[in-house]
Amino acid sequence: METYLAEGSNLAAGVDRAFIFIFAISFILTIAISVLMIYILIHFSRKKVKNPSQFSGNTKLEIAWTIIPLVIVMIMFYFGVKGFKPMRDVPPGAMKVTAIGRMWEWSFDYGNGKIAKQLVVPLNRNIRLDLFSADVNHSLFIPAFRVKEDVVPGYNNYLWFKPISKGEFDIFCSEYCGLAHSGMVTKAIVLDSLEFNKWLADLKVTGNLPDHPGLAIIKANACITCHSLDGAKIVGPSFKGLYGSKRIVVTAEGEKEVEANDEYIKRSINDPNVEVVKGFNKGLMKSYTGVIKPEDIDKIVDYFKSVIETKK
Ligand SMILES: [Cu+2]
Repeated sequence: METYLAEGSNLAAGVDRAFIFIFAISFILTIAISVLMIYILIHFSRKKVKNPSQFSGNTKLEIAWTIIPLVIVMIMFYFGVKGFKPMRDVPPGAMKVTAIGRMWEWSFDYGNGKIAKQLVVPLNRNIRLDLFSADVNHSLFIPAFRVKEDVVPGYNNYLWFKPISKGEFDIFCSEYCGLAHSGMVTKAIVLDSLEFNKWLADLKVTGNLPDHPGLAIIKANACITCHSLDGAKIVGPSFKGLYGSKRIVVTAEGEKEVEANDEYIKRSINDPNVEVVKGFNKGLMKSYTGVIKPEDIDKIVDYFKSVIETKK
C-alpha cells in the first residue's frame, strides 16, 4: 500500500494537492449537508411545528449559494490545471522509452532491439513513454508516479515523469482488455544512473532479431490464425509447450494418448484429420502436403523443439 502513496515522481505533489482539496471539500459538504438534513427533520417535524408558514424568495441566500460553490469549483479547477498542465508538457531532452501494451502484458522498448518486461528507469531523469498498443485499448497506470494514460491502437499517446525515489513500484493496466486483464501487471524499477547504465548495457537484444526459420514458415502459412503461440484456445490446439507434450487424440478407432514428437507433428500437418486432439473439431484443417515443402516441415519441427529447449 505504501508504494502507491509514495511520492514516486515529480508530478505526484501536484496531483495529490488537487485530489486532497477536492476530497476535503466533498468530505466537509457531505458532513454539513447530512447534519443540516437531520437537524431540519427533527426541528421542523409536524409534532413541533403545528402551523408551518409558506415563504419564497431570498436574494441574499440565492447569491450566496451561487457565488460560494462557483468559487469552490474554480479553486478545484485551478488545482486541477496546475497539476495536469505539466503532465502534458514533456521537457526537452527527456529519455525516450516505448511502452507496448498487448493482451496481456507490458513491454518496454529501449531502442536498438532492447526490450524489457519491466520499466527500469534512472533516478531524477525525465522519462518520456510513448504508448503503443498492439491490439486493443489498454491504459498504463503507475500509481506511485500518479500517471495514467490510455494506450489506444493507432493513436500516439504519451506520458512523462521524473522518478524522484528509488525502489519498485506497481504498474497496472486500468482499461478492461479481456480475459487476463487483471494479470496485466509489472513493475517500474527506479535505479540510480550508474546502476541503470549497467542494467541497460546488460539487457539482451531480443527485439529486432529475425524469427526462427520454422516460426517464419508457420507465420507465412497463417498457422497462428488457428493455433496460438501463447496457450490461448482458438480453432485448434495452441502451439505453446507442444513438443514432447502428451495429448489425447480421437481417431477412427477411438481415443488414445500420443506424444507430440517429430512424427506426430508431421502427421498433424500432412493428415490433420486422422488424429484430432480431444476437444477440437474434425475437418477444420486441410492437409498441408504439397503446400509446405517437406524440408520446411522439418524446420517447423526444429522450431517447436527450440522453444522447449530455451525454456529448460
Ligand atoms: Cu490491458
